[in-house]
Amino acid sequence: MINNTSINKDDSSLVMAHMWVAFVSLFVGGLMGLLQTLVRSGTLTLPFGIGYYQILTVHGVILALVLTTFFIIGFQFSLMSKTVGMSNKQRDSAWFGFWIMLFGTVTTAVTILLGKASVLYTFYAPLKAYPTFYIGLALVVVGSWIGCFTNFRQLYVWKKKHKGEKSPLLAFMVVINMLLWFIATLGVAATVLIQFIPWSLGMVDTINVLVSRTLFWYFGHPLVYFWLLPAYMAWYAIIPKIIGGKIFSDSLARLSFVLFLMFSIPVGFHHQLTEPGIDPVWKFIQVVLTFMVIIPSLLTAFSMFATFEITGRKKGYTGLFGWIKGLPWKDVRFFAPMVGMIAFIPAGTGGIINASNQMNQVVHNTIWVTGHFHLTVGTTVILTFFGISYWLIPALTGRKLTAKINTLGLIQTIVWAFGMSIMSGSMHIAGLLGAPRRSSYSTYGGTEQASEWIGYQIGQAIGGSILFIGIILMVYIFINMVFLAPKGHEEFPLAEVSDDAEPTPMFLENWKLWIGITVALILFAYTIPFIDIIQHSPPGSPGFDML
Ligand code: HAS
Ligand code: CU
Repeated sequence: MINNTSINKDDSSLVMAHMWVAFVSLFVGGLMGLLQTLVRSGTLTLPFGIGYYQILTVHGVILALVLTTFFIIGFQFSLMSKTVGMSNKQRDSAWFGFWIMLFGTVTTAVTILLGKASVLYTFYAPLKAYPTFYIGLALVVVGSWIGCFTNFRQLYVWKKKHKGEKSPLLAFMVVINMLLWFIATLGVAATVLIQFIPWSLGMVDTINVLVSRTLFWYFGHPLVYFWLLPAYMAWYAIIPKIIGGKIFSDSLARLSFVLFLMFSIPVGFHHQLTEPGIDPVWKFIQVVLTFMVIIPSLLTAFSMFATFEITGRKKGYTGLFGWIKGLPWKDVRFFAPMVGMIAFIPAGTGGIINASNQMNQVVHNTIWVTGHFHLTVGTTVILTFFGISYWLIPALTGRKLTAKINTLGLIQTIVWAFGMSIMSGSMHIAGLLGAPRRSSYSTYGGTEQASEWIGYQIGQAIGGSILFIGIILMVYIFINMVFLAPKGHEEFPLAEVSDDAEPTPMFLENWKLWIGITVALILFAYTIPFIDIIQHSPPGSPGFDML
């Protein structure tokens, strides 16, 4: 039986610590985003010698790497605590991981703020940062591994006590996401420890650029699913409860997570399609695998539509689309993630365009790609995270989500969707017109082509300013839910599986099989091209500082 009471006090403090870092990051990172769009449109010149690439690096690292990782790990601890429980020892190790991640974050952030690491969040070689940038990032990864192993241990202990039972759905999902994260971060850990740190310390003079980028994207693609899967956890197993329905199918949800584990890693080359030095045959193979990883998202879309329709019909709404009216549009816990889902339709379509080899030649390195990821992670994922916060934070702080904050949340969601449509829409169009990404304001010598972009750059600044209002609203909502809202009880909405669903087959819990296939696919997709890259590399490159 599912229990919807709040989680215990000690676990709440642990989760809240993660939430604090996430929301402070939202504010700092969002402010940098605003400054960027203003610089890019020629509206603002940065004072005090602050560089455009410096703020761009803060923005990317703080939002894409810090906010996400802390929110996700915190949220996942709350799910594990609810479903399989957390012992004192496990909580201690979770705290230990948290402090290491925080220390790493501060180390990296200070390095960037001092202007010693304006290398963007992808830290592409041969751009070179001061060593503490990489050391800090490595610590964040190590801290997150402690989180991984704590979660693995939590499920293991539960399974030992519940022999023969299938693991709770959300615990299963968390463990898949952490397995994905662990296997993926091995790549970034390898390049940081073996290549970047010795190089930035001056122990070696050069770096093998292609090897570093390949190891980065081995990590960088699954990274985006590490962001997406917690949103999917909420869509599959929490939203049904909020809308007064049940989970459409436990097996389908698990299957889609297993497919993500298998197919999200051996696809990194779709970020390197224009990179010389990788055999086109292997690029083709990884593009095919990329199309495989679209399937679990389509399964998810199907499952969500089914949940919405069945729930609506049970409430008595008829007609082909009558069920849409049956959804609780005025409940922000539903509305925010729902807007995220709707955004994922164009966002995912853009992803499919990116992954198509020929079309990638058009969009790669243009601001179209920036538009793509502001829709995916910057809308779908973050709006779902906001949607989670509306019940999770009050449940943790023992307060109520008041009607006023609910309404403010609805406004926040609309502001966000509106601002993002303008900003991301302009980015997509400007990208198709050839406008580059990762560049500060330039008139490109007054060329005709560049003059076509300027209107869209102003569009980005307008969208970005609206988004910043959205950030201020969200930060206020957070503060309200932590300090100001009246004391009370907010439920932890875990959904139950529909009675009509078939029982979940036990083979879905065959961890050895899934991990085995995952490793086999990675070895298949990467071994030969990687040997090739190493054998045929040009001489290593010296470092370039972006100051
Ligand atoms: Fe991507 C670049 C391909 C998904 C994030 N992506 C990026 C970068 C980021 C990113 C950050 O192949 C830039 C990295 C950098 O700095 O260079 N992406 C894909 C593909 C997918 C995809 C095929 N991306 C994501 C997600 C992200 C993300 C998710 C973050 C969370 N992406 C690429 C490629 C590049 C790339 C290339 C490199 C481009 C280049 O050249 O540099 C797929 O996973 C997408 C599948 C999704 C769908 C949508 C399913 C729809 C659903 C919603 C249903 C709605 C409902 C509501 C139920 C097919 C599930 C309906 C209700 C009503 C009432 C209507
Ligand atoms: Cu990717």
